[in-house]
Amino acid sequence: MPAIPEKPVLLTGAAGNLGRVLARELAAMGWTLRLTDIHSFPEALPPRAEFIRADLNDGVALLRQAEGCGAILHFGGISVEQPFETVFGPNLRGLYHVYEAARREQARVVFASSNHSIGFHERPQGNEARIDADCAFRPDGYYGLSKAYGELMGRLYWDKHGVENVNLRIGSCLPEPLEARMLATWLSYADLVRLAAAAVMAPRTGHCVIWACSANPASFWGEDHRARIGWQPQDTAEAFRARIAGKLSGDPVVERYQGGAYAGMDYTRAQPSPRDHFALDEAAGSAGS
Ligand code: NAI
Ligand code: 15L
Repeated sequence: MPAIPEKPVLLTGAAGNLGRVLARELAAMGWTLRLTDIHSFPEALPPRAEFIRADLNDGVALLRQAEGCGAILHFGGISVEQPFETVFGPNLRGLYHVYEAARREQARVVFASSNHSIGFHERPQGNEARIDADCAFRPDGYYGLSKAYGELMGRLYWDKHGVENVNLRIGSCLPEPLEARMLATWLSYADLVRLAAAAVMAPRTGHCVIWACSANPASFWGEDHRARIGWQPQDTAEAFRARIAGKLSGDPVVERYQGGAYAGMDYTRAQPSPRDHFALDEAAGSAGS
């Protein structure tokens, strides 16, 4: 029998793709959930769950939703690359509202961050080293930048206010991997649910960052803080290799960077940078720039 949190858990973005999976599966584990989204919940409400329709831009609404909650699973907001002004409200201001609510309740935040916060790291070739979770942020657009901001907000609220937070740097979470890049980035729904549950139930987390992908041998990613929450993925994208290994974009920028198509969007650099441009940046004294 899986453990059940002592207090209700608030889930933002509950009407979204991952929110609906989490709402259904965590409720089935016996959790009491408070669900919220700017859109209506499109399915029958799971047992013990209540749904409140609200905008993340509304800080007072968030304070009310979080009352009495022990954790906030923050999965709401803009989930793909969009113009800065579109991303700003839900992902920057909204994230601040989530953290202020967590601070008042002394609740833990589990934040759906993204690989796009580091998407301009090059993909490792062969036996090249995998990047660890403490690597430099290299966002590949305004969306990825908002996720880097979200992780840093967690750093601030832990250091200054003792608000615990677990930042899930999610790769590609969908029922099945769809293209070659996802041999590295895919996260199964079942691994996501186990990850979210472990992040809420762990006795202590502090501020931590976890590469949220399944047990993919082709993963781009190395060390992280998963031992703190006792999570290990159980699925793997390898099972789909034959179907997707040949599915490449044909765009050298997209294929070179971890963020894939997001790195290639609106890419206006006149000359593609040399393959080792990160090392060159560091040698020039602009570490991580
Ligand atoms: P989604 O777009 O299906 O769900 C996001 C939900 O947030 C939507 O239901 C939307 O209505 C809600 N939302 C948007 N603006 C809002 C606002 N102003 N106020 C309240 N709610 C608002 O996205 P998905 O795929 O479910 O992703 C969930 C989270 O996980 C997102 O934060 C996304 O960035 C993150 N993520 C997802 C990945 C994936 O592969 N699905 C990969 C990496 C990160
Ligand atoms: C994300 O952050 C997006 O939310 C999702 O739609 C996918 O594009 C995913 O990253 C990915 O990188 O595959």
